[in-house]
Amino acid sequence: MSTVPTTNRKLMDWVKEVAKLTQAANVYWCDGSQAEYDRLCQEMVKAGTFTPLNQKLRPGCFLARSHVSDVARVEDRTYICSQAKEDAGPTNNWADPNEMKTMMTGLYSGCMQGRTMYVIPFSMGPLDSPIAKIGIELTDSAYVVVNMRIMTRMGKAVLDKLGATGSFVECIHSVGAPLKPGQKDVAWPCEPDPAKKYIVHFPEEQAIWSYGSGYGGNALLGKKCLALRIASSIARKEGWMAEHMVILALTSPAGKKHYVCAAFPSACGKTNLAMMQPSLPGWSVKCLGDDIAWIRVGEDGRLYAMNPESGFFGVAPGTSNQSNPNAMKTIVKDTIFTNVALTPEGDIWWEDMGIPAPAKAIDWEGKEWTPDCGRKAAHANARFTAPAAQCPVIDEDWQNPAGVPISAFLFGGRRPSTIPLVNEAFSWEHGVFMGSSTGSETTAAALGKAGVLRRDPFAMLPFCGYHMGDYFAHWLSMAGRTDRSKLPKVFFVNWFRKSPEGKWLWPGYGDNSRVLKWVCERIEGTGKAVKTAIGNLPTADGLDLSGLKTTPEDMKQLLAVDPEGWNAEIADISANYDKFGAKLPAALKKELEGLKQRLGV
Ligand code: OXD
Ligand code: MN
Repeated sequence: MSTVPTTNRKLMDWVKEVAKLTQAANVYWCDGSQAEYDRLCQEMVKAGTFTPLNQKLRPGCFLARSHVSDVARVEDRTYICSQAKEDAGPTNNWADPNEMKTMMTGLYSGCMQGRTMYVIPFSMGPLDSPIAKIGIELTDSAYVVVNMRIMTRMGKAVLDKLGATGSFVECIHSVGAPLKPGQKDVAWPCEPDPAKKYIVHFPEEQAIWSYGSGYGGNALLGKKCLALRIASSIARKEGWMAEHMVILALTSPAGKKHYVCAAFPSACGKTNLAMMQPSLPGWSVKCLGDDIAWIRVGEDGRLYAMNPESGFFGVAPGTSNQSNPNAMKTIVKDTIFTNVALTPEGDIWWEDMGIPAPAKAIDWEGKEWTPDCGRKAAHANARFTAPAAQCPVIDEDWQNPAGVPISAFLFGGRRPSTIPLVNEAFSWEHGVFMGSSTGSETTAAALGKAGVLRRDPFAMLPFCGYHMGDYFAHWLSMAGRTDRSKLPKVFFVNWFRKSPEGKWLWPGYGDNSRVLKWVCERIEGTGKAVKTAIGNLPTADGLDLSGLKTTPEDMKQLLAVDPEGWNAEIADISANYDKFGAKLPAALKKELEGLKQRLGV
């Protein structure tokens, strides 16, 4: 596009200013068209960034392999630069915004030499939604442009909505790899030194500056950066919530539909849950979103959730026809795969895909791979980027500008012991306590050691854009914004329990519909429950286990209250709460005390 397709003076000036600073060779305004997407994909094929897959097997699909240093979100390089350190809180990295800007202006200086700077106008939320937010991302990565076209509403229509005077979240992204004249580019340019990557948020200015990484959550700035970190801070001021949650619709055989939001830490099977194929006959699950929910009080006093994204950026390894048949159907075409293996037929493969490993393949690093070579073929955090509209179980209301009314919130994590299969909160405050004490074994979604218990309140630890203590208070305050009876019921679930011998106790996947059925019954007032010290648990005959092989002994363990385990749990929650000091709401201290008393510990 040669002419500037906007009359928004602020936008034009800012684009000029950043182009000058970064010394970009060209500025290109994205129109969001299919032709533009196709052209950029072809350019990336030529540059070696994209490998086209076999067009008969996977039409419109491409494979990208990242640099080995650039495979996950970099939480230790992620900053919340509020004016006051206290406002970022103990769970975020903080730096003085002015100092950070000075330092990063140095990094950005000349960083796009030899590259095109793409201007990506995008909307988080359907364009006709009154709560959608517009962002403009300036990036030197074509990979980011094509991914953003899938993950957000992107292009000309957004500029039209912005008009001459509209405001937007300023997002700057550079891979941090300028090209000298004549220098040959690499397939995945980035800053290989981890200490020089920065993912920085300025919540008061609603601006995002990212440098050095081309990978998903670090580079597609609409997602974690805008729709969670910046949005959570806006939401607190405006009285709504930006959450790391899936949105799904459950319909019973009698045709009763309930919408549920669920928060699980990264890589705990959110996408699998969001598109689940229930094993219980007559039940259906429809998907509205697999990662982020923006939630507000509707006119009728209920909480309404909307998915601000338009695509899925899902973890590939482990996705199979068993774990997520609907995701497998979603990615049959027009999907970008990152860091998966390439088969000799030109198709993709990853560990636990449910089909035998190919006799040989090219692994995610581009090396020859055989099943006995001792290395994984796909990176554990390999991803697919696919349009939500391709999901066979996408709900008819997924683009409803008003969102959908929520009947229940689920929290959960990977917890091999102590935490029962499902547990219903006694009250909103108890539910907030449950959310605040969410924890999970770490996975490959972020760099760091996998397999250790990490407290991840509301699954928002890496995504809350302000002080987590204030965030807890914000959740509690929702009870004052509506009639309590209109608030969703809160549940804690755990699909990941293991026996002392290390065997999975619960089959998970489609059988989680049995737990969801009980959740629906509790919402409707019919589910059978027993009141325990930790919450309301299903009675022995409360869950529909028809046709399931799980033994009564396993079920007993899954629904037991283990006082010793809870003793340790309470000590750990307490230690985590200590971090929040005076900002820990009294209501949560009271919940912790109440739990101790009920357990007699
Ligand atoms: C994600 C994450 O990519 O939570 O969704 O890490
Ligand atoms: Mn996520």
